[in-house]
Amino acid sequence: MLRNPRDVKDELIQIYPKKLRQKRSEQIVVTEHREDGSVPEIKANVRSSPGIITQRGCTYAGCKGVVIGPSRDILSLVHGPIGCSFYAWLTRRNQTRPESPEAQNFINYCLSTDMQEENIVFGGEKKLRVAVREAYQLFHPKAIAIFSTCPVGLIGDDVHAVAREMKAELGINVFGFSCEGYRGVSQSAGHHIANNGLFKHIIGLNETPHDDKFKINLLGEYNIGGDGFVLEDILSRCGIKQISTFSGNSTYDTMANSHTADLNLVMCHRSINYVAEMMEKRFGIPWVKVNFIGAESTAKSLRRIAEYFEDDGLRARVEEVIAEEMAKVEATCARVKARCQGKTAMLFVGGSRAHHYQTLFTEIGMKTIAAGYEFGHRDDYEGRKVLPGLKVDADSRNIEELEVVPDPERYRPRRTPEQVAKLEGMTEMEFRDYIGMMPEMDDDTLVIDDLSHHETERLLEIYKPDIFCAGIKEKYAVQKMGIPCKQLHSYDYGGPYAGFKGAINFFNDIDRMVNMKIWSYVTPPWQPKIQQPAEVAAD
Ligand code: CFM
Repeated sequence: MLRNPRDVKDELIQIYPKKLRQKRSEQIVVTEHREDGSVPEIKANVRSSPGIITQRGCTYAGCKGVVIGPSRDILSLVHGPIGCSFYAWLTRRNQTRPESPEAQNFINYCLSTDMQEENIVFGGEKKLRVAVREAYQLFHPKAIAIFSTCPVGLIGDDVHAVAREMKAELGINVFGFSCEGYRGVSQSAGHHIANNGLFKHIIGLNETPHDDKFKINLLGEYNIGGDGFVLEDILSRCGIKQISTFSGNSTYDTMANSHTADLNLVMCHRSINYVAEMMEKRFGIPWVKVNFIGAESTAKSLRRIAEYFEDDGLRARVEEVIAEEMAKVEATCARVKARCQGKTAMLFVGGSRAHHYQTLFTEIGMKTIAAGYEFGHRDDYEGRKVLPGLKVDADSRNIEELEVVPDPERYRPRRTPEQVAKLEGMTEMEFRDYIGMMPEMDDDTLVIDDLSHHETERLLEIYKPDIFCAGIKEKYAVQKMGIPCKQLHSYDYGGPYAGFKGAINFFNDIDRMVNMKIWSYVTPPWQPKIQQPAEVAAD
């Protein structure tokens, strides 16, 4: 019998000083579905309290590492001390596949201005100019992106002025990001800054036409562990043309050409909803939320695309692909389910996976007993319907909101309001909507925003879940407590986990982890040590 989550919540926070206890009590909620359709309000996207040991990353990580980094032929240049670059160098498993061995691919490089004390005192713009020129001479990229780290904002280097100057001098696209680590409360601010940059400096610059019938962009898919490759394969087998992905396995040209698509699919809402919104306003491309994690969710998302295009041929092809793939998934699912049914999981990841991956656990009969985002906002937890009521605080005001108006020549609503109303009525297709994590969770489950290390340890002691999903920062602390930890950021060394093929991989990996005997040999700190023979002899 699981302990009452309300008592557990009190226990988690009782050690904190009063003010912190109050704050954390608003960031920890127990799920319930109320009669009016609402779920409890959670406090999210607020500053982490000092000393709490957060899982979060910084704004620069969200901009450079998450959103722009996966694009292979935009040359990323980090303006800052070398340490910031070190941690952006291939630490995220975003994969890419150039068209040919000669095609440009800068993913495995790490370029930095390597700021020194002298640059901090006298300014770093000169060094940045030299670095941009040198990078251009070495690689001849189509575009160079400059990322600001904390000291750049503190000393007031104007990366945007340098970018404009270099753009004129070199004749290529050069743009800067004011994504200093401290700009926001987490990497989420960096996503927004990156989205604004994509929109201002790239999207709409390539007019190459395509005569394909079903053209989409996939937003918020970063090809971690090859997820994007699996999805490209499924979509092309269905006959759907993927103009661009933001930004897994993408190129500068495809992103510049993305405004020619007729539908935007939003996979990770947190990191890229801004681009989806802005593209709809400027170009008239509607967006729908999809989820390609889990076989059922993948099938549902594909059917959603087919409905949008209202084409019988496409509907038939989608059904064929689903039938073919589902047969394979079901065999593994049944085998794994028999071994995993009733086991428990906890998921504390980023701003979207803690929701999406619950579907995969459900498919093999496992129960999610606690979940939370590192940096999700209230809409990621409660659904986009809470957006109008959200207050803009000092931290979010830091980030520019672009004024977007319809493009005088290129604005073309892809669907009339009547078509939209018809589509929304016929299927479960909601445009511009995301239901959020909590409405899809069972009642009486713990949802915790920005989980602290202390809370992690207590949760593990109290519930002893069969698996804990998080990242590298938590992994070994969790495993020392005798509980397997699956990294849901990098997938450890595994994956892909998206689509049908990904579901099979995930089921097999989870089966191995939760049923592995080795964990029963670890003595967790809360259990008395078993006396060793030598100690017995010494008595
Ligand atoms: Fe989106 Fe991501 Fe995520 Fe994210 Fe991330 Fe990531 Fe993530 Mo790590 S973009 S919010 S900032 S799905 S890097 S691929 S795994 S925290 S849950």
